[in-house]
Amino acid sequence: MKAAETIWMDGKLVPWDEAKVHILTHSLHYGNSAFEGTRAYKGEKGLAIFRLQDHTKRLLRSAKITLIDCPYSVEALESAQIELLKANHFEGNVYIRPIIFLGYGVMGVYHKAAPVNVSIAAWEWGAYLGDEGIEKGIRVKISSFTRNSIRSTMGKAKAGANYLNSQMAKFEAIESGYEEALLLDEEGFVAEGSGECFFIVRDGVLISPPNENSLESITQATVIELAHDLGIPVERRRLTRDEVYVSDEAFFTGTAAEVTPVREIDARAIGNGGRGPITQRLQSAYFDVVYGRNPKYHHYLTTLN
Ligand code: PPE
Repeated sequence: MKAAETIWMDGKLVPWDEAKVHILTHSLHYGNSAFEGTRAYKGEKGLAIFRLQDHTKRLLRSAKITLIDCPYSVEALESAQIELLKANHFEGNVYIRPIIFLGYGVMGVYHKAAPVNVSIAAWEWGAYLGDEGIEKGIRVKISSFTRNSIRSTMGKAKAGANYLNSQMAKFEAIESGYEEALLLDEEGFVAEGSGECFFIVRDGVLISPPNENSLESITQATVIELAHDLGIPVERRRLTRDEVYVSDEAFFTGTAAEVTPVREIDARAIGNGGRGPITQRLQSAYFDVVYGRNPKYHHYLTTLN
């Protein structure tokens, strides 16, 4: 991670190295926090934040789900993110990480009296699964971890605690020589990656599982919109691992991962073993949108002026 100049903390810009919290910060111990990941791309009009409103709305919805009362409105948080990007002098694309968390002052699981803090950091961050991954595709392992159960966790919230599941799955996948994990749900159907939603292409049809067992992904929704534009039929239905093994193409979507092709799953080559043609079309359509090259989607971009 490349350090930037300042971080927004509870309304103030603080120097990067001084953006600190107390060791008894409630969220550090019990894991309840709501966070976002948003990207800003350097296009012709300078840095533009992709789907800022949607990400900020999801941030507040996540906090509501996990019973954290955020003291800032969606508008205030949007302005704060713009202010932060203006105050730092970024040269390339930026990843923005707002987090609403329970601060210092109360210990014990019951958190009603814990203070709520909000901070926003931003830094220059390249391809999440590597530049080569974006072009050639990555190798994926179906995880031995089941994706968090909807019986005991709330996957519509982008909540810190949910990511223990992702973290264990990701570590296992990498230790096993793969680049990413694909998690199945409790019934054995494909849920999502450790930090991405999942798509396959089969006989020209784009298929992605419904969001019952995955985050309501903004990138996934964008890719589906682009598929409609390109006349690619889309289905939302459950997928089993064997159907995935024999798919023609597969890819992950996420703010960080963007559109990353999957070239192999559990020792089975997917399609031609590289980036498939439909994946490539959707990937380049996605980059056109985020870099401001598709006028139809200019409304998704927030410039800093
Ligand atoms: N599922 C999970 C579990 C997830 O974390 C993400 C985003 C997605 C799906 C895709 O959501 P969206 O970004 O709205 O398309 N993961 C974020 C965190 C990655 C990290 O390592 O941190 C991200 O992509 O920013």
